[in-house]
Amino acid sequence: MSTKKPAPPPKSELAGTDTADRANTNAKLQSLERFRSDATGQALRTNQGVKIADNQNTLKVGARGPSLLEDFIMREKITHFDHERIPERIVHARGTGAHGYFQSYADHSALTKAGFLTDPQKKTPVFVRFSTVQGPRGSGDTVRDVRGFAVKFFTDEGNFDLVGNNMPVFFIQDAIKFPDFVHAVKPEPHNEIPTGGSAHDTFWDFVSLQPESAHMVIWAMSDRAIPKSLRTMQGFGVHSFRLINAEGRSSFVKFHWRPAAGTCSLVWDEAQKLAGKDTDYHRRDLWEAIECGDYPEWEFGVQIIAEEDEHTFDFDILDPTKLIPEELVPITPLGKMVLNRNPDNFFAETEQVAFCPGHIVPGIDFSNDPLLQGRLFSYTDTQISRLGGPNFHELPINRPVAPFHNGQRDAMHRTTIDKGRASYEPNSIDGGWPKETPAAARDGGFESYPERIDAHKIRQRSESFSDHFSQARLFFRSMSKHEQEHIIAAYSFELGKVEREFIRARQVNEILANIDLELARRVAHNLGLPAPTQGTQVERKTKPERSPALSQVNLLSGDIKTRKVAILAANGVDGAAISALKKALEAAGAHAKLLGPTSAPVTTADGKVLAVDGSMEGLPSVAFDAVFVPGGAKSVQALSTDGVALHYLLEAYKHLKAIALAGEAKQLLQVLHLEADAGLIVGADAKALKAFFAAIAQHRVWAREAKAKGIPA
Ligand code: HDD
Repeated sequence: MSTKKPAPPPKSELAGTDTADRANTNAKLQSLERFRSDATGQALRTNQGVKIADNQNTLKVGARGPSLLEDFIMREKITHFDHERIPERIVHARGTGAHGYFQSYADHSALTKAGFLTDPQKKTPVFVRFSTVQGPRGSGDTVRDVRGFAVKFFTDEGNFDLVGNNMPVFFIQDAIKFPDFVHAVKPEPHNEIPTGGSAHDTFWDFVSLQPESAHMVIWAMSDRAIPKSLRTMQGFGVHSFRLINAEGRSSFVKFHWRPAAGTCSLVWDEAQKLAGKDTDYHRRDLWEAIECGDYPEWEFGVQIIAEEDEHTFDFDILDPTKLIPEELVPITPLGKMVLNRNPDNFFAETEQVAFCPGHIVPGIDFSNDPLLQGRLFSYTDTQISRLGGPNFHELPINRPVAPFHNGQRDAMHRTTIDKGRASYEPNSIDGGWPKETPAAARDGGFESYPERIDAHKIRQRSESFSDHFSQARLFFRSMSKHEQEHIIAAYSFELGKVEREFIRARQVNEILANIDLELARRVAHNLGLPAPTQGTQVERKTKPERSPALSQVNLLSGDIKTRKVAILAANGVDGAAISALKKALEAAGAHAKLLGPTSAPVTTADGKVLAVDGSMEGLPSVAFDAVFVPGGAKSVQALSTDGVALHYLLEAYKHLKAIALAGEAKQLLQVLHLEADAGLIVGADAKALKAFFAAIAQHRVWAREAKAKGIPA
């Protein structure tokens, strides 16, 4: 029996053993690896601190013998591994996070006493988690779904969590319906299909029976449900909240996040393809933007409704299926949020972060919105099973920067070693500490707004919550022509996947016909159903009839900052055209990637060797905002007989992206049977580049889509 240990694995170039080697290794790694391990230069040890000599072989009886239970090193490692997953979130399981800061523009103390909104010098750290709702942790980023937009403000007065979405309303009015809604939208229980989407019977069964969902469902069928990136989404607190100033005056507010990069979306075919070609599309984009210094930014603002104006609207401001049109109450900007640091560890930060709408600070208070009231219970409760006990506030990502002292002790996962004997209040053993802080004091304790309520204890929905269609109609009628077409197509696509015809018909006749008859007729036509001739309810007249602030056409940034352009090249390419484009893009804050037929370098017409960023197959057009083809007779000749390159351009064209064909690349028009348009530009002179950049800033060439479908733009 041989006791000889097999040869150790080859040492990597960087692995060192003696101290000098280690220092050298550290220096090399530091320069190479930003996300390097804290263990760099350290010995491999067990969790009990014992150095490990062999991490390759279980302790066995002989080289071929059975393994020994005695092997505490193997058992510790496998036991830990066996428990490495925690339950994923019931909803919003797939998410991605980033660190940053919030800074107030001014002292807003007339509105609120919350410190982070009254000191413009103060940078309050934040952690943001964006998410989809329906799919599991490993599902695609670009599915049609609502996006979560949850922000944890680590203020000096405690944590404030604003747990919102990228849509300003919600599917239901009362929290008691949330489990029903979630059961309906989740993959169906018998076969766990579909992953990540709502195009299935149980979802449409529920929403067609629950008219209060009509408004949110039309948002979910709009382009808002397929955002281009997390950086181009608006965020909304959804509910009405209260802000309270030092005098105790309360104002109702709706919270808003407006992205500096503008608000825009993918097109549906692109979203579907991306879900396969790059499941991580949104998280990768956010990650890369932060890594390269394109820090995403949002303006934080509020719509303010004075206490006495609570009842002046033709809807109830406590009803979470209603938004307040910006034309009625404009947004007052309060400050900005910048995301400038990626997490070090996905699990420890993004997965373990625990949000709760009940985490508020003095100066902010809840409204009586019955959906919000239920949420105040649900989030802490869910963390207790997801994070395994009541001490999740001690996890580093959840810990407030403000100190916390109270009599709460013990329980699972307690990491604080509490000292002292008095864990109750009042006490006289420890001088009475920790003590209450009167609300009236400077930096006073939290006090709820003393709202007067005089009513019966009942289970009842307020009559003021009963109009389910006016705002869905307002949304549809505020859309541009192409946005309306996308909504019609989305309803048709989703309902087309519903197997039961009576569910399709119910959605068309009892929901869509009450929103907009033309919408209902178009969808009915696409489903082969009889067109409804009237709704089941009388249309209410509400103001305004249109809200331009809801259309993404009006929400673009107007520039091309951070946009990504693919440059297609083969051997013989015009190198000067590439340099000129890159320079111009850089000046405009945009980026380019050079793509070749393979990942091998290409040689320019004047003999220079250019490294490429990837192959056209590896970085498909769906991952870019625009495509540029430089001249160079040989390069263009090669591309015009390369199926991948031709498909690249046709796909970008189909997805309505800006394309520029410079020099000899003009010939590709004939090869592809395309005509130049406002976004398909021929030439590379200053005028052509200007037109190309202008088309990128417009985000998509909508006229092209209208032309293809024969509809007026
Ligand atoms: Fe919720 C997670 C947003 C209604 C119960 N919700 C969750 C997250 C977001 C929202 C962004 C993910 C947070 C994160 O990134 O960890 N939820 C909303 C919005 C709602 C809403 C904007 C309506 C306006 N939610 C809502 C209701 C209930 C819940 C009515 C229950 C009564 N939500 C939960 C939850 C989750 C959650 C089950 C799952 C994981 C978690 O909380 O931490 O408790």
